[in-house]
Amino acid sequence: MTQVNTQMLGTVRNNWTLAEVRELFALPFADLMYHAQRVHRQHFNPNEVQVSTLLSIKTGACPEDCAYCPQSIRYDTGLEREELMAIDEVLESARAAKAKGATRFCMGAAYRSPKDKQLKVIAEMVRGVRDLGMETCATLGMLTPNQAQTLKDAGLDYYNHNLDSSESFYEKIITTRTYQDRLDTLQNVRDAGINVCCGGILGMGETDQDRAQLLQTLATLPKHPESVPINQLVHVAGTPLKNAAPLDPFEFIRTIAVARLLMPKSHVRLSAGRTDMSDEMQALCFLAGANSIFYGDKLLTTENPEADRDHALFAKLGITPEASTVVAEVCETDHAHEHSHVSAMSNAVAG
Ligand code: SAM
Ligand code: DTB
Ligand code: SF4
Repeated sequence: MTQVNTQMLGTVRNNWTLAEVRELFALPFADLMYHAQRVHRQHFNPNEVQVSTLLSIKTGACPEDCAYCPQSIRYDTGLEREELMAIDEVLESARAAKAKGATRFCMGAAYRSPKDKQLKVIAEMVRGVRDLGMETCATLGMLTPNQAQTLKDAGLDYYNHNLDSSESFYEKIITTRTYQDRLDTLQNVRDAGINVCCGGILGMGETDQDRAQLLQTLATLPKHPESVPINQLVHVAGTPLKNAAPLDPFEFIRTIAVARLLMPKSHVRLSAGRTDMSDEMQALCFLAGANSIFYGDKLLTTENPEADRDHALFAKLGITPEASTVVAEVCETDHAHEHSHVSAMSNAVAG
């Protein structure tokens, strides 16, 4: 150890150097896992995992050229294009997700940036989902300060906007908008008082250095994102990254552990790619400090593990879903929500 004082790990810092981040990555696996688990336990119940469900509210025909994405209009991925869903349909889907145990509902749209007219409709969706007693999240592309404020006023809890990779590797993956565009949207979201959900994708052909730089950028934002999704690339036929070489699973787990150490109070989400992971690999990710997942058999357009598989995994590991703060607020005023989704997932796990 030359740079990092391991005794100090667990304290929130925003001045991590790249050398420190690289040093954490280079720790022997057992030491890295030990520190990650130790720090995780300082801030979280290690047996609880936050559970979100995703819905694609507007699918395909996106003008951007993100090389990993099945929804870009530039790649023939065989995806059926779908217009913005009706508010009722979205609320129906949120009710179903809640009944199955999700505490957060995340609405994703394949936009470069939403038009104000579209945003008005989405704000109504957010209102409706919040009224169900769920936490709300949206990922709609770039936002102006006013748009972020409109979503905040509608009750949006989280906005997902990923940096995806290091600044230098990003340019090889996306040419239609810059890293700075992404940082600007994150700032607009932060300024509006919405929680930030920001992470990246691993396994796109990036180097160790790129992964370290991505985490360093996230951990040196003025405030750490409250939620940090770590996606494993889903290889989609028709996209330029279809044949990207798979990442060594231990590199993926290390990245989760380093994210846990750099952003000790953030939820780290084991996001896309779980369908291709064994139960043992997912368990190591939880030990490394991941404490959030997407739950439900679909991500946006690709597969996610079946709910039954996740129930079985949670039961085997003794994991229970984390209660949502929004639900607590709503329950105080509305006893109809007493039999919440948390107990639905807990029952499912117990059963
Ligand atoms: N269009 C908006 C945007 O790009 O911000 C919102 C939706 S976009 C699909 C949300 C995120 O999904 C992307 O930033 C990317 O990190 C992730 N994603 C998309 N395709 C993926 C894939 N094939 N594998 C893993 N993650 C993926
Ligand atoms: C995130 O980081 N991962 C989610 C969510 N944010 C929106 C999306 C994963 C998408 C995987 C490809 C698909 O299903 O289309
Ligand atoms: Fe469009 Fe988002 Fe896909 Fe990029 S990641 S092509 S912006 S939907």
